[in-house]
Amino acid sequence: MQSTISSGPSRTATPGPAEGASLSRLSRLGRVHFFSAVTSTNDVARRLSGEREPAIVVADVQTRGRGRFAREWHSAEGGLWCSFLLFPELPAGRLGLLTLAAGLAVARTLETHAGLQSELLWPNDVMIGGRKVAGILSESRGSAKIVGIGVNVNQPEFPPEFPDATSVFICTGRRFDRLEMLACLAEEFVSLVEKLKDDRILTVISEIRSRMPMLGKPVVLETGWTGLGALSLQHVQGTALDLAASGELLLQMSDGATRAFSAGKVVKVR
Ligand code: BT5
Repeated sequence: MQSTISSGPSRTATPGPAEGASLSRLSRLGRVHFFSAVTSTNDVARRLSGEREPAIVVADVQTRGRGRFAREWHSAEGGLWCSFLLFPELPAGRLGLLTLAAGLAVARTLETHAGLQSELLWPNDVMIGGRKVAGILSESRGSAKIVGIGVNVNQPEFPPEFPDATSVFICTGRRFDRLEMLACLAEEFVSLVEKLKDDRILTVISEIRSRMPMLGKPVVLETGWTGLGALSLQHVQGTALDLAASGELLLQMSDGATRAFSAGKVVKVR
């Protein structure tokens, strides 16, 4: 599907000193594309993938921000909406960890920047006090990996359709500089992805595990697939045993068997 960029790059003015510092931190990591509004930063990153260069796409607003299975991602002004275009050369068995590494990068950023403790709800949600502060949408195009990260930063409220959403502002009462937050998030994420390539992966997995309080608890997992144009959902109950080194969630089922899930969503932790 062709995406349209509804307006051009948003950063044309000369940056001030603080903005300049964040921009220079970011530009070390790849080409950075800023927009005031796009359909979805993942769409733009996908279109850039042919250039075969790492890039970061950021927008103030997304007019068709999306989650998994084409669900709507509410992307009003005030949030941090960005996509990382990467060519990570990871073994296939480690690609599933990109989403979790992105979640960990968000969690670390929220901690250092805003003093907030967050939890990872496997595989792609970052939660504070049971509410969703960030979500991740990872997609592939050949060897290009597109990791879209949405963080609710300065929004004071959400429409009633999103009762479980929260923002950094709602949690702290303070507004944050999104560009500075992006620079921190990007550095964390890129450094975690580097670690996925070698033995340091073990430290990354163990930090992800430590931020998954669901481990050891009974959970309900929603698994879904699209077929014949419709989304079918199934709910599976089990005890969340562990996170495998591939990023899969290991569930112990009621018959005692262990099953590994690579996709789905934990919808309930008891
Ligand atoms: C996600 O999907 O959580 C992935 C979100 C990824 C967003 C980023 S923003 C940059 C990049 N460009 C994009 O177009 N997307 C990525 P999923 O697990 O399917 O969750 C979607 C559900 O989260 C929706 O059905 C809503 O219930 C809820 N939701 C929507 N917008 C939200 C928001 N701003 N904050 C919290 N929850 C939200």
